Amino acid sequence: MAGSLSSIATPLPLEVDYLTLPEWEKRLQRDPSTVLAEIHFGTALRALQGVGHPHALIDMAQLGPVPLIEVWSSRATVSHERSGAIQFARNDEILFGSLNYTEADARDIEATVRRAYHDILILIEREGFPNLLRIWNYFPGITRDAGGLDRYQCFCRGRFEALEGFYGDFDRRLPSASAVGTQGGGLAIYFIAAREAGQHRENPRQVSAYHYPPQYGPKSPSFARATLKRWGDDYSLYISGTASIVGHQSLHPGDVPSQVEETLNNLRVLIDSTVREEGVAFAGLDSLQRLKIYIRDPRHLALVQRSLDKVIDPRVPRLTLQADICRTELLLEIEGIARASGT
Ligand code: 3EB
Repeated sequence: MAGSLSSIATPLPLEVDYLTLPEWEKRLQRDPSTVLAEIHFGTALRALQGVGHPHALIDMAQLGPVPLIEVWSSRATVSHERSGAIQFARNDEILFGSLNYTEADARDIEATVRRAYHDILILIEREGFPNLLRIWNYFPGITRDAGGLDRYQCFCRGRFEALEGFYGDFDRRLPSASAVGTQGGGLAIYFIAAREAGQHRENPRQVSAYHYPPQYGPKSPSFARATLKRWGDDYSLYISGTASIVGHQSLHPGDVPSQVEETLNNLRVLIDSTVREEGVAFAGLDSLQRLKIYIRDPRHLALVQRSLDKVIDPRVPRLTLQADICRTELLLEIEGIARASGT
């Protein structure tokens, strides 16, 4: 646990911070030119109309002690542009994009997602950032029935078809991702793309999501468990939403501490296997620099925190959100970013 905060030094082309409103206003004043995006959860802490960089308001209540804004930055000046539904920020090193669809658009989740992914793939190719590193997908009613399939399964089919249509055989190209349910609002997608590809990683304890058996839906979830990206002498490991799944099965229904423990086992093995197979010196769970924690039932907050704090330094910046996980038996999901120095 010790030392997990001391290794942060050089700013990377891509950094994320969770800031209070006063911290964010100060940051914005100091250097507005390097802001990639600002993401609000629950309620907007400031007006987002007319904001020039990618932004989103996600309808997920924050469970932490103070409301925070997820702020993405680069280390060099970015420009802001718009192309159809996509708002994006870019410089020579990174492209960050966001799409905000209305509640009406989000009703036919499959069609909207198919269109969104198609547009994203075209844009990043055209802009010279053809390699996806990470994607977030947030939409309401994720476990709600939509005529035989649930809305997550519909989402998966739309995403699958767009990716297959663009890439053909695409397993090796899938980036890390999260797909999490909101309380309301529309569909929000945001993504990070790079000039050079990252290494997409799988978890030896888990069946690759893109190989899940058909019981989970007609088209498998199209994402990698993590994406490793080298930035000069440093490495970031962008870790997908991770839950209490071993093989392809959900474990420990109804048991919060065990689901936390299993999720942490998955995170640990994902990081440690990256050390072994890619030769990058991540220090296990101590290398986690940022965490996003999704909890289905806000009454489980204290229990989740207690289990987590035994293993992860409570000083590691984290965003804790109330959210629907795509399988009803899953009570929580954790994503994060680990960092290692190559020197
Ligand atoms: C799982 O492991 C849990 O569909 O993009 C986690 C991360 C999950 C990403 C996605 C789904 C997604 O299958 C759910």
